[in-house]
Amino acid sequence: GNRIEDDQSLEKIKKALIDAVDGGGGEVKKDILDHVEYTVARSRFSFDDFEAYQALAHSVRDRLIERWHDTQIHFKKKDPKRIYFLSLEFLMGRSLSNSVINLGIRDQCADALKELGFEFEVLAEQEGDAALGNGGLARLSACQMDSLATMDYPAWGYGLRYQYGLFRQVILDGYQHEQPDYWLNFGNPWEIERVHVTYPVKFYGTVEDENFNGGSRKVWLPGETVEAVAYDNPIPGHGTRNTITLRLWAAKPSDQIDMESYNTGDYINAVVNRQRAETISSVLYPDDRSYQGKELRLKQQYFFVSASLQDIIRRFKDSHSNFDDFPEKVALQLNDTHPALAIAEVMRVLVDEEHLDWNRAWGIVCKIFSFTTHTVLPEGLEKVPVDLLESLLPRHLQIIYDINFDYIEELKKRIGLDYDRLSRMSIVEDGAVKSIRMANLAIVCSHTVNGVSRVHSELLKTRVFKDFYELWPHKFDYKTNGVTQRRWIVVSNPSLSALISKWLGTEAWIRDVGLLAGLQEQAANVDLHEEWRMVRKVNKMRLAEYIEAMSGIKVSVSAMFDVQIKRIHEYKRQLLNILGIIHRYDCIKNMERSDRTKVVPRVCIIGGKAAPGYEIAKKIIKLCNAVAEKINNDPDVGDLLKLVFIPDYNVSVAELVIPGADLSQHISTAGHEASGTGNMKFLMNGCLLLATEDGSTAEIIEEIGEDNMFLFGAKMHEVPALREKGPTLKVPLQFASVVRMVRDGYFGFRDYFESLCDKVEGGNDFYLLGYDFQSYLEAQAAADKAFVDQEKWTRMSILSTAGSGRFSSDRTIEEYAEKTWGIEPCKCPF
Ligand code: B1H
Repeated sequence: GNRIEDDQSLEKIKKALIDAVDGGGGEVKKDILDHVEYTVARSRFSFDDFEAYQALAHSVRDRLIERWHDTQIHFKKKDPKRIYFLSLEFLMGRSLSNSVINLGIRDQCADALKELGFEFEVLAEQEGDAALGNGGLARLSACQMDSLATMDYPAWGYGLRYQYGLFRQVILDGYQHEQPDYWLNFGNPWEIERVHVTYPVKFYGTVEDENFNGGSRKVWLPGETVEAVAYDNPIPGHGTRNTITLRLWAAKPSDQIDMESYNTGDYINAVVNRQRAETISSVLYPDDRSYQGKELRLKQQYFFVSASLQDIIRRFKDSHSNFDDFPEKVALQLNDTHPALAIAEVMRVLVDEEHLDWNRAWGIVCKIFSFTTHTVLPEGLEKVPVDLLESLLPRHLQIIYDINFDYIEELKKRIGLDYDRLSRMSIVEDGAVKSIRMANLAIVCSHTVNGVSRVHSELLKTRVFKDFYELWPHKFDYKTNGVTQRRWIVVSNPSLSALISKWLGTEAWIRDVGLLAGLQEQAANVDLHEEWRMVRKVNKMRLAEYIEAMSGIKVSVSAMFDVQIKRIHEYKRQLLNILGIIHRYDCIKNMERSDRTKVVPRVCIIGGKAAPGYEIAKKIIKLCNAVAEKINNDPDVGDLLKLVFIPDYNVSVAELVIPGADLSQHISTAGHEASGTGNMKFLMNGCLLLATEDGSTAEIIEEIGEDNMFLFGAKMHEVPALREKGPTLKVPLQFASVVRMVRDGYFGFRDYFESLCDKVEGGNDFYLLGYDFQSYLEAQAAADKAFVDQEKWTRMSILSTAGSGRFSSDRTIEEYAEKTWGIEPCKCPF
């Protein structure tokens, strides 16, 4: 008689149980102490901050695991169409604060810790960053995972578990040095090792013909096997029980014992060779936006693609027997071309292993892949040398050739025998080094090609992929990037977060960021202004303390904090920023004493890593430090101008710096930044933008209006003609004179900086620093002027936050879900 019949009452009971467990700091406190004793193995009467962090992390992890299990069971039961997000990079940063906030147990944890004599914020600082990615592309993946979880989509992220994340940047004498980031040193409570979820991944070998049903077919006889082991990272949604999986693969030696090498008696070498398998997932390539035809990189790509697809296909086969249903259950998202081998791999599995005929397999492939490109320049596109592919993955090369053959035949029917165009559009590039164009492969085989902002998409259609756009206009679309307000406001700027909730009278904006627009009507409210300025000041003080602790430089919080943080690249023009600072310094030096009172004090903050092999980028870092040395030690200038280079810029540094910035710079040469996402993070935090009309900035302008930011520089359509002019292009005198100061050794290191100066003078100024210098200085002057009028500045700041709603990754993900992936939410009951 007492059996519970319907799901609903079962769920109610479960919810009551969960509430009983989750409710009250007492339970958390007990869990922390238990973990101190049994997990960390310290006495519950004596443990330090790091041990307390570990114990807290494990207590949170337990709660994550419960939700994660329930979510996975729910997905399995409902069997919805799933989205698999394939990316070689995820820049997750820290997990503790984000997890407790998304789980809704932040206060409970803080209370429990207080009773134990610890402070939550201090413990949160103990955690190192998970930096399994380079820059914007990788952080975008992380933001999108947060949105996928929060919006209850049945999603999986797949990637590589690098043992060494992005290198740590150490500045010695102003020069960048790279140090390995062995981030797993102290264990990682945020992952779950799945020793039983493993797949063999094969490499090398030969392809043979085999008799089959009277005909013949290809069989790949691989030469090497490596084992992929799954590590699951639970990703909790906010305000939902849904907790999805980021599954990262680690390489381990295979257990398929190679009798041959053991029998030769060389036992030691056989074991050492086995161990070499692990190098596949050992290190992240640190080059943002450049590719090299390296074997290890190709191995990484295939390793993660093969393991992920075995996993995905196994999950499909658990409840389906007919591959024609595959496209109704599976969407595969390619994050740039890095996972594009997945296309050939799906063909190989369907044809060689599942024995579907080629056309049936091809029909399936054409329905499941979507591709997002983050590239602006044709030179930025990934190419794999055919020789390399042939030795590492001989069967995949054949498959790619076969896909290309059919496609080119089809193309000839469509466009005729235009050989120039045919060879441009071919997947195979003939030339000195014959190679596979991964982007062409991805475009041919995907149903949708997405750009990451509207202007980026225009560039794709008119330049980078023009031929393809003309052939398949329906394939091309864009989803403007977004960032998650959970991390970029709620986690990183708690005081602003509380202020927003107070003034909107609700916390609903945390899941529905469009509600931020409600701040617009209060933009002139004096009470809001006062509170807004208070919050901003507190954040600036926090940043000032960090700057002093890290560099010894004391900065005044009444100065304007002017920030540029991002990877160092010529096109992002950190050099323009530095030359502008030199100009400002020079102006102050040459000013009458009496005029100095009119100068708006500035703290210029620059941070970012240069790819280890990128010489010019490294020189830019050195120049920044040399200029800082000069300015900061000039008593004559004092608080009017400071320049700080923040070393080892990463996600957690960004979380500290962004809330404390008054002004931020996004100053790429127009037409070079596919989207940019830093601008969105600053915008949400009420920081004003000084920017060129590039990438996503064009769309920010539409939301907040050009009067609400400081725009400058050549427009995208003007850039090609300006470059044509080369040495005859007029550059302002001030530009020549600041470059001269660097050349003349005013900041030391004359010889070292010579090539840097050459890059922007005498017709070599590809990124148009000289041309844009005048309007850059004008935009800076406009920012100074606005800053003096604190009322105006505060209004602009409020309107920036209020207008940031469109730039949430929730919006981006919803667009992908509806328009590209065809998936629906699948909410796990509480
Ligand atoms: C972006 C990359 C990238 N574009 C290759 N391309 C890489 C390319 O390791 N690799 O081989 C790594 C990264 N990253 C960035 O993507 C764009 O420059 C930004 O404009 C954009 O906002 C971001 C996210 O779409």
